Amino acid sequence: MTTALFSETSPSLVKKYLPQNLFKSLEHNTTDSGFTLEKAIRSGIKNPDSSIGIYAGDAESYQVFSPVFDPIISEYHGFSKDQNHVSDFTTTNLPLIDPGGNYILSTRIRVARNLKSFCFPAHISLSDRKDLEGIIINALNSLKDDLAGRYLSLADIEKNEDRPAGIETLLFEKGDRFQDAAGINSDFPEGRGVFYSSDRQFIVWINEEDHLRIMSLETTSDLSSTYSRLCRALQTLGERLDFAHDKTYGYLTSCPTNLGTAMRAGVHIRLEKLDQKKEVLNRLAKDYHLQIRGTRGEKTKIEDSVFDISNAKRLGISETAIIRNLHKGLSAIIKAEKNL
Ligand code: ADP
Ligand code: CIR
Repeated sequence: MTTALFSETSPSLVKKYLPQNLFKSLEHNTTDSGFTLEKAIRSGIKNPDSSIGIYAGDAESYQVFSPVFDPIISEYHGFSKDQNHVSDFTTTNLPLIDPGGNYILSTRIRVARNLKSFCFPAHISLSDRKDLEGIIINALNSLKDDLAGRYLSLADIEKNEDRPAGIETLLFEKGDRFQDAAGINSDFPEGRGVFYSSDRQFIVWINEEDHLRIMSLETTSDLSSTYSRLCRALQTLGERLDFAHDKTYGYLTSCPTNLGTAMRAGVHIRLEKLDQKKEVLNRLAKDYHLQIRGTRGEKTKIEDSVFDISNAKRLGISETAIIRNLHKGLSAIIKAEKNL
């Protein structure tokens, strides 16, 4: 290559940490499944406005391309390789953050998981994706009681073969242009679908950005019960599925921003006063290590003063510590909103 890899104005971490000479030295390396650096950075090249710009195609990508992944992970998570990432799924008994239900509309906690023995969504073949779908459905069918549920394939829903009332809110759509350039949308919607419990408080997306996105969702501010539902599901699924995991980087995910706990715990919260004082809200978010996203997910806008506020850090912190920190941060934010 003679021209620059990335647009000169790109703010992405991949541009920062992948100079031409490093690209040259890794260009011919491949993982056992044939994933290359060129494929890993396609999203960052095609989308100069990427914040990260790189995706893993399999668990081994994090080793084979470590000279570029390591500094990106270190900067994004504030984590160095000599630290330990230790999981802790101890359930909590925290008081309700918003007992009157005046601010918090819903609480959602999700984790991402991938299976060790399959390529990640950017690099998986159609037939492997379908095999994987079957393996995951089998494991989900072993869930009992309130976690028991049914699976809907996105392909069937698209053909209008099976469309239960209100199902739209549980589904996922084709990935955005960042995921598209990475190859994550290949053959969409084949091999993808949604599992949901009858109370719709436990949901699993299959073959979206990761093999599994496992989530617990309540229209309350009860962080502890939302978390405990997720922990129960993870206990059973972890006994049946062999998740890709690394002792330094925790659970391995397509996007390096999700490594570690792979957990995003957050709320949809209406903050009419703080919406007018964004600098106060941003300060509080920074102090409590929280991230603010738009109402309909990452890279969307705030609608009707409803913010999605969740943990910013996922690696080098335990699952239970994320829940406790979020509880503290949200309590401070609600206090500030009340005082305005
Ligand atoms: P992810 O959380 O999987 O990283 P997104 O930010 O795109 O990705 O969010 C996925 C979906 O979950 C979006 O449709 C978003 O509106 C929804 N969502 C996120 N947080 C909540 C919440 N607290 N309550 C209800 N829905 C939520
Ligand atoms: C970017 O680099 O901006 C996109 N690839 C998104 C990065 C955030 N990660 C994510 O949504 N999983």
